[in-house]
Amino acid sequence: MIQRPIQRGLLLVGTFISLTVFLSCAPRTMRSVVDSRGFLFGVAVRPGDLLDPKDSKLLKDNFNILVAENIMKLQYLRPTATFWNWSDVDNLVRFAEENRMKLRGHTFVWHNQNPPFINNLSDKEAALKVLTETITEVLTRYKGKFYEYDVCNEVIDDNGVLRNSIWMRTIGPEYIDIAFKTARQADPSVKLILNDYNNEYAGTVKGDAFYNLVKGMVDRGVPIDGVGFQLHMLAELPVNKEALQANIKRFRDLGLTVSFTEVDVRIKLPVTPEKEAAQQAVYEDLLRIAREENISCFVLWGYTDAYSWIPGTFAGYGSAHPFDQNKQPKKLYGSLRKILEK
Ligand code: 9MR
Repeated sequence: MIQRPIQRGLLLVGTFISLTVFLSCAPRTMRSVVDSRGFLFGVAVRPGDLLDPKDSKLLKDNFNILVAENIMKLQYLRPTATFWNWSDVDNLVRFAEENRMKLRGHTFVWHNQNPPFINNLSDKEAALKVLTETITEVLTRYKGKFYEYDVCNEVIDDNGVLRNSIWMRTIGPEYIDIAFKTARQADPSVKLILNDYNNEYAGTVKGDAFYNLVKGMVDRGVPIDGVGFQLHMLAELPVNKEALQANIKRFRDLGLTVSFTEVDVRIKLPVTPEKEAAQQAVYEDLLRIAREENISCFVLWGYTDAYSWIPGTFAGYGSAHPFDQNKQPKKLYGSLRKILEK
């Protein structure tokens, strides 16, 4: 049957209305919420997360920035002086590009997860060569691909002094400045970050030592763009909001950004509703402060208890992430979403 113009017009209007109703009723993903807020909300991933259809969908539906939990550490990326293990990183970079996600790089200079050829370094010249070569090689290959990079990680120990790492022993304290300068030269577009744990509060031994180190770098003209607070927290310890905000402010005053880079909140087992409520309060305080202070990004160190690093490191602790063992969202997830929707 030939439709008259008026019938065709009505059909078009009808289709338009149904489509609009359908789209407005379709549940918004967390991803669309954070995108619309211009907020970078991310997670640490393993290679398998990108390959498994369910896991990768969960990532795409929730996050707009990713970091490799392990594969960019030198133990994996450069296991020998001559072998580079690029394929997993290439896959991560491709996945992020295909899904319009940003990437954090983690990490070049650390005391942990180094290959034997680095742990066995004893000569300053040789160590300098490995350090500068590694940074240049990686940032040349992935030029323009990373939003931020943890150039150095955990360089201060728990007593607030420079850690006695392989880099410190072979090169001396100037290894930090050298690493940042090398990174800037290799890729001027990536934000260069100094990352650490227990550095989030002003007025603590480690927090103040970290600040003084960074201030010294800024004063010397070292190309550092921001600092990372890892924020591996305990449900039983409420966030000291004043000390966290005072710390963020003093880094801002140096002209730097602040990123929350490895957020998780572990619970002393067994889990009880009270402990979960305390955990939720810690996550909520961190996320509220992150939004209020407009920090650079908020990255979870894992999304599900199924793949968590916590039980293997802290015996008797667990349930640290917003998705449970079956990758189902916990009540905590809903509460984070509410804060992000505001
Ligand atoms: O989550 C990572 C775990 O799988 C590794 O076994 C561990 C080795 O030290 O490193 C974990 O990630 C760490 C991160 O790279 C730096 N900050 C502390 C994280 C938790 O230990």
